[in-house]
Amino acid sequence: MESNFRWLSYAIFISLTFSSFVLNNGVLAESVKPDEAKQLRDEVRGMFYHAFDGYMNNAFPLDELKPLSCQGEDTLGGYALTLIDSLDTLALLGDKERFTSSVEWIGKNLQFNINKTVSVFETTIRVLGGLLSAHLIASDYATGMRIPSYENELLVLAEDLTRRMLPAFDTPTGIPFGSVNLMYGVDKHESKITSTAGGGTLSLEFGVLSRLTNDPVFEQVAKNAVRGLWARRSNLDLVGAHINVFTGEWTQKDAGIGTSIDSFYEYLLKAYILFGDEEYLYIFQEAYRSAMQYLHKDPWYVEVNMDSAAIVWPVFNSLQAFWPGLQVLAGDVDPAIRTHTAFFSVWKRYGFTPEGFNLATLSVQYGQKSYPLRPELIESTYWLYKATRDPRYLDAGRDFVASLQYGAKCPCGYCHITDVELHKQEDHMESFFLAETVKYLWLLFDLAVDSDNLVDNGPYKYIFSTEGHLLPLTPQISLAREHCSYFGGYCRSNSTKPEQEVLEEESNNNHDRSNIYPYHESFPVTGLIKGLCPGLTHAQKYGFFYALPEKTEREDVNQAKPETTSNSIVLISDQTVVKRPQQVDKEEEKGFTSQSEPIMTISGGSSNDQTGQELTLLESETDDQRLYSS
Ligand code: DMJ
Repeated sequence: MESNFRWLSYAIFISLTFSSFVLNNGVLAESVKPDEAKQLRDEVRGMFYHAFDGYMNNAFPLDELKPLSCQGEDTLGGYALTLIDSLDTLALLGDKERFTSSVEWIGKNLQFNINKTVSVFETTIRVLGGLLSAHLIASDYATGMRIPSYENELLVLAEDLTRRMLPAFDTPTGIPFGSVNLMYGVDKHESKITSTAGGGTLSLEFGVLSRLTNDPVFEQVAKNAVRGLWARRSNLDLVGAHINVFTGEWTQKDAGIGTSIDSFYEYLLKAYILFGDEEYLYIFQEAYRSAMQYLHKDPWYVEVNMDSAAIVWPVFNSLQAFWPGLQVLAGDVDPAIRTHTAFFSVWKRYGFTPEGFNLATLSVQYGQKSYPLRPELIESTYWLYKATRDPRYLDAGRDFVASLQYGAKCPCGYCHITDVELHKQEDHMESFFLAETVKYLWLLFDLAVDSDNLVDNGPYKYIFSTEGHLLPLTPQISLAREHCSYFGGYCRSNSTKPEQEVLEEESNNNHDRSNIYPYHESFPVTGLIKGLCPGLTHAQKYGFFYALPEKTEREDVNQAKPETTSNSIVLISDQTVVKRPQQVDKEEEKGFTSQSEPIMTISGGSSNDQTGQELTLLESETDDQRLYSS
């Protein structure tokens, strides 16, 4: 019976996936309309409760749910991780009752004086972030979710937890150890190697805690960690993936925007926006410019050696998919749109994004077949819809829902997919499914319905932490009120002109759209631009705007290749690809062949990387990409 149901579900899923290709092709079905958006929003709400109730009934107070067998497991510190990670989603959905009872339970029962060794990064983004965002909601009338009996219990817990992590920062570089024991500090056998994301993704949570407790130590150690990483950047302004926190030597020199590095970039920009600390902005500007120069192979991103910029890893990894969302926040919407289209084409091919998709073979990367319910592509979809209101992003949202409902839904929650080609389910549900994946999906459809939620129509502007937690720009936390503070829109490059001049130009019907996106212009202004952004799509808003420093000659040479409008530029793995030993075996084992042959045409493009090696660029379109974009 159960297996019949599974087969039926699978058949429906396949047919849905197929029909959604057609949907997006505009042949048979229509784009998502307001009524359907409302239905989808409600369906996503149902998804949240299927998983949340499944967790509460079967796993709580253990950390995470095993949704196939309907059991629980401790995966981080053994402190009701999924409940903490879900708190602000409950608030966002307006569920005062469950939000209140959950906050009260945590306030009464949680403690961190436990003999557990935990990841500094995961504990910060999931637990500390969850506690802080819930505290800021529960303690504030303006959110509409204030809990009358609440007496800062979560803030007290957050401070206690973070003090227990401070010993990890006692290193010569300021970059923290990857793990710390909450009772005894850092074990003498603890590994000295940590990831860039691990050391560089603490500034939001630690900074908020400092501003709420008036103790600067948290903000300082997190900033020192970022400085410690950035001081060791290469001459190309790239950072590697892993570093020794004692010697400061990079032990893994692959630079990229995905695995092991991703949220380092994210927190540079977001820390600036939330705290108004311009040091973060300057670092972000340099880091971003370099990423776009060396890692961006429009519309994809690759991993390169941080010193030479030689390509080492021509793979789309699913963690990269947050990048278009970050670009929206930075005001660089045009490349974000192209990259999202490319990444989404991978989702459409498999119904999920695999952890790795090889851009040379156009097939799932060996050993990286799973989809562990990650949010990144959905997060970027939300940001792009917010910025552009293009209905194609709602259509993408409908596809995400269909995939999750027919491929990942299991008896007590949502299951990881172990193999995106076979759609095999695994008995695990990461807490970020409720903190992020469902949250961004719900927000996407709510934007299309009435935007009447805390984030889009609340008392403050909010920054999302990398775990999707809501951090408000309140006066206590943020100095950014002095700046433009619109997130999710973009200014025209002429917004630097005096307002009067802009208005005059507009009244002369000068609506040249080539000026909207700043990145591709040679733009002579560095740093933050204060003032009005008259070109904003969404009226009455003031805009945060990010502009790059003037291009250097070196950049001009490298960027001289013609603007591409193709769906994908794929780097073919020839002599320029330096493979890791295990990768060589595995890829040769696979014959380096594509399972679904792409249609390829040689565009004749070639460009030089920093080592002077020739990179062969082939313009290609997979069938799916053509279906999606035509
Ligand atoms: C989450 O914990 C966070 O989004 C983190 O930045 C990356 N990994 C997961 C989601 O994929």
